[in-house]
Amino acid sequence: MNSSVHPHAVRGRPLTASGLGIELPDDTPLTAVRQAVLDHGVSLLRNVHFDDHSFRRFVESLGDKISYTDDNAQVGYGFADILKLDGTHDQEKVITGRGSLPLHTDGILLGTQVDLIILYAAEVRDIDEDGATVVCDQLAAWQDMPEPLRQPLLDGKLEYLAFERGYFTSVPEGWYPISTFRDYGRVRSLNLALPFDGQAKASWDVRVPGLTSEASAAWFAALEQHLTTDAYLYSHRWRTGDLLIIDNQRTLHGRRGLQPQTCRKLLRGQVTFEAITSAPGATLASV
Ligand SMILES: O=C(O)CCC(=O)C(=O)O
Ligand SMILES: [Fe+2]
Repeated sequence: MNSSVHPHAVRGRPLTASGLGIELPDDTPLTAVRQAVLDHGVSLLRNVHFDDHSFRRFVESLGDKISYTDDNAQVGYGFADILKLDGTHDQEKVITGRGSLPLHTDGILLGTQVDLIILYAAEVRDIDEDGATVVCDQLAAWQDMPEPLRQPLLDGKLEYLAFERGYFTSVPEGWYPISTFRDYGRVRSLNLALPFDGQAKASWDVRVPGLTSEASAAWFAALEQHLTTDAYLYSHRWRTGDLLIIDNQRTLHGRRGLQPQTCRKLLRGQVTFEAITSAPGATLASV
């Protein structure tokens, strides 16, 4: 074993042991990044220079940019298309705040089809370990999932409650059921958001219908343990200029909390693919 090999992103190698993701060479043209994320599920390109305007243009080049206008104008604290994940100290804000986020797929609570999530580090200072974005190869994790863990997912629905009303403005007030799988024609995969741990201010909650809260919590803890197994997980520690694009249909993602004195300002865009685009290497969930 070569001890100089960095355990995470090494150019040309997968980002997870299960084979998901790729770090592209610095000179990769931005026009090649879309195909890379379709082929590999996640792509990382470093030392990219965007301002708000050029980032928006880039997002628009990848698919149909998701924009929360008209009926949804108030979704996500009133942002329209580019969300600023600025690590705000405002205690009321969870998603754009400083705490950890459990593994989830984007669009689940709002019922939006999100194919790609585009994250760009506009400004990162004083960070070494924390504030990582974590990405799980959910298709690999599903294939290896023990039967008892699968069962509540195979039952078809979990129940969710959205707390962060400033972000999730257009969803039901109480608990409501959401399907555990989704298939927008490209990839069939888990449609899932795990619960927040007891310490953190929660943006949402989730439970297994028909189970006691203890039994539900125990199942989620076991599920989280499986999904966060090293083999399926890539933790991205941010540096200014990093562009990380995630195929939301093949992965789940979350965030480790930010340390008090750190600065982490990301821009986030989301796109939907109108036409079905094949994702080579993506295997269908076997259900
Ligand atoms: O801040 C992050 O790393 C991820 C945020 C996130 O999951 C989201 O904006 O949907
Ligand atoms: Fe997210």
